Amino acid sequence: MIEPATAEIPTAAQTVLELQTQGDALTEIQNNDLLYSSFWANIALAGVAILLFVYMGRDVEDSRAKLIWVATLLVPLVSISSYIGLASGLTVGFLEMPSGHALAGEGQILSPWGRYLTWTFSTPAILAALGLLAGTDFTKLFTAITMDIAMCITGLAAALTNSSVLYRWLFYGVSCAFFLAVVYVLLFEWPDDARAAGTDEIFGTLKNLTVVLWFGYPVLWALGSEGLAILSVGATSWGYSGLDILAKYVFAFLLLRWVANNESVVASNQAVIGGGSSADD
Ligand code: RET
Repeated sequence: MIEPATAEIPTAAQTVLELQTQGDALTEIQNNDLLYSSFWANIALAGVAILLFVYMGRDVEDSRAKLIWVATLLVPLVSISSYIGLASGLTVGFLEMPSGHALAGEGQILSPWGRYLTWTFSTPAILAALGLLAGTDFTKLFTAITMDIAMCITGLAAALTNSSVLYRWLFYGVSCAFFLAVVYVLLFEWPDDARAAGTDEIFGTLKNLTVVLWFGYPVLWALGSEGLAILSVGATSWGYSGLDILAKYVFAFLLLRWVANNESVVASNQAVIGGGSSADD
């Protein structure tokens, strides 16, 4: 006779029962000042950035300039949602780390996995704004954005895998490979497009800011609680929040200020994406 599958389940069920609720997550987050302040600093900044960016874009009229503006505005909009998810405990879970991980056997480790999920929406918006600024073509924009989404999803997988430490790092490696594809487009494809579009100066500044800061994320993952655990959960979270502040708000502010002051340059761009008339498209 076939044994009912449930015979094996008690252990699994126990593990499931042990999983903490959102309320437990919220209590743990609130008890960790470093972590909680890192979330709230970003919620506050995202709120201010949304208002400021709406104001800065109030007179933009050209269709492509508006598209850049909307893509840029999406960055703090996604961010505020993302950080409310983290601060409330909705997108934070607890993970038992596998053997071989520095935090193995230390019980349930807090994992703010919502970060990686919401990067899937915010980073494509950043790349869309940059690609449009450079006046790139659809193929290159599609390449950068799809590689970027794959980077975020495999990064999420790396953070959530707890069957084996090796598989965590394998996902990390795959995510880094996708990241390098994004960096390639940023460093070797878009600068030429931006030169042709007459936006190379601001594009150069934003590209450098982006590439340097974005490299900080995988380094932080490797050193932080998800990776080698040299940094605490709170310190890792502040690291990401600090990088986010520069990579999102400073980036978006510089970009929007330039677009608002140089709308005609963006409008005269002959690139196929984001043009105002059907002849352009
Ligand atoms: C992870 C870990 C796996 C390897 C790599 C990563 C890269 C993440 C990056 C994130 C950028 C986020 C930004 C967010 C703004 O909202 C997922 C940390 C390569 C580059 C700019």
